[in-house]
Amino acid sequence: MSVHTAVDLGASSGRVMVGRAAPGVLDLTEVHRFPNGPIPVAGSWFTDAVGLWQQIRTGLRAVARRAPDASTVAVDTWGVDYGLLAADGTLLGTPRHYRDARTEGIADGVHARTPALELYRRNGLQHLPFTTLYQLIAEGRLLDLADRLLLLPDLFGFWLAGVQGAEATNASTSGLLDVGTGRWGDDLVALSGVRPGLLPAVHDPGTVLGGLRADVLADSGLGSGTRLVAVGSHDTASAVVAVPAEDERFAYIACGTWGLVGVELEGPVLSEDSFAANFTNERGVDGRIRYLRNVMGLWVLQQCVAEWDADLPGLLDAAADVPPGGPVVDVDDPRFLAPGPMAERVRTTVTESGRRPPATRAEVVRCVLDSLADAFARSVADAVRLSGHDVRVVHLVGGGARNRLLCQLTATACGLPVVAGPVEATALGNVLVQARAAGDLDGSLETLRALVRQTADLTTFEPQHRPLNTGVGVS
Ligand code: LFR
Repeated sequence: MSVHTAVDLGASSGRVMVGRAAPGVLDLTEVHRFPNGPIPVAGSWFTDAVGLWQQIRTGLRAVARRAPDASTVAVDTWGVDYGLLAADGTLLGTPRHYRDARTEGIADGVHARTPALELYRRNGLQHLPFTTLYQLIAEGRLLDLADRLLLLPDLFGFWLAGVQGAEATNASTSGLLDVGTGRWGDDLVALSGVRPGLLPAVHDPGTVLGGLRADVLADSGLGSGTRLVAVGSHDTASAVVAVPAEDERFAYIACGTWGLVGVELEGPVLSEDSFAANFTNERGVDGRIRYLRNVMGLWVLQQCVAEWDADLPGLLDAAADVPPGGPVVDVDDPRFLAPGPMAERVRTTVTESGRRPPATRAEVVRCVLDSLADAFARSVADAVRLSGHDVRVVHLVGGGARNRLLCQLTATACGLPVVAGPVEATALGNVLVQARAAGDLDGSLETLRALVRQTADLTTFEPQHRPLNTGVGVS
């Protein structure tokens, strides 16, 4: 059985994992973990791509020590962000982080030329101010120097294997992909102002991209037969692959720094109501549509914990003792997007709503979690209403699955059972698609999901009674 290396770069941490998958077997071992996050430089926010590359190198050496014959490698990262390359392949500048303020107001200018609903019908995306399309318009002079744009997983893929391409699930977060064809939309590319030749050809997950560069092999110690494979290189696409669903009647919450809430569909929903509710149609593995909304996720809580330099488990225990029925905020308020003093922003938002602001840290945490659970429940209800896709259970995967209080509050707010786990859904989805490409597994996503269900550690949270004056609930 082959050994697969998943390089999974998340918003707050990156990891290199080795895994194996075959009928009846699915295992995953972390060999290297490192912190990640937007880095402030003179008032702007950047991603340290070279620093991440250094961590990937360290991770690959650790893989080679355990499993020198590792047969395939694949990378997934968050969406939308990119690097620009010169004709000789040199990275031009440090990639900007999507939380940077440079995209403020850009979308309004674009929508004055192409109405937002028209754009929605072309690229299927919810409005997020930082979609690649808007970032490119904000990019300025560097674009004139660039010969190639690579989204982040494709950039690391280029550094690993020397091949340039655009993996489809992640390209679908750019706003430049035609929602109907899953390939670059000429009109969308023109709207972004970039030359068509800047973008490499799109390929689908499962494509074997080629062997690793000689310098990477020499540095890591990996065997010369190691191949780079395209998986759902958008982290959320890989996470959705590993949802341990029994049948298609499920909603998912991929809960990490973001909470990506939705259902899986065979085709996009491009109605005016869907547009108004800000639902996106991102591409999934095997051409599925990830019909979802971005909810702010654990970001607000992570920022509070970092600011307090506090211990999360202790805070969660204290938050569980705060009585229900406290204030909730709209976690999707744009004021929570940028890094900064989050607890203060939460208090101010509650005060503006006319309620008593949370006084203690435990109350702030409870307010954030109650607010998240309500936002999750609203999005599940909207996804069902707008797509007509029936849902019996909510699968909460990713780091948020460790947060029992959040899982319980979400089950109660949704009025549906929440199955929590696996925590490492993204890396598992990455490994599963590699294993399928390597021929160790075959079958549909349903077969891959059955394997996750068989092997993962899952906890079910049933809805509990809640006071009538709080939250929304899905009936
Ligand atoms: C989650 C995620 C979301 C995307 C956001 C920004 O990690 O990839 O799906 O909207 O990050 O790229």
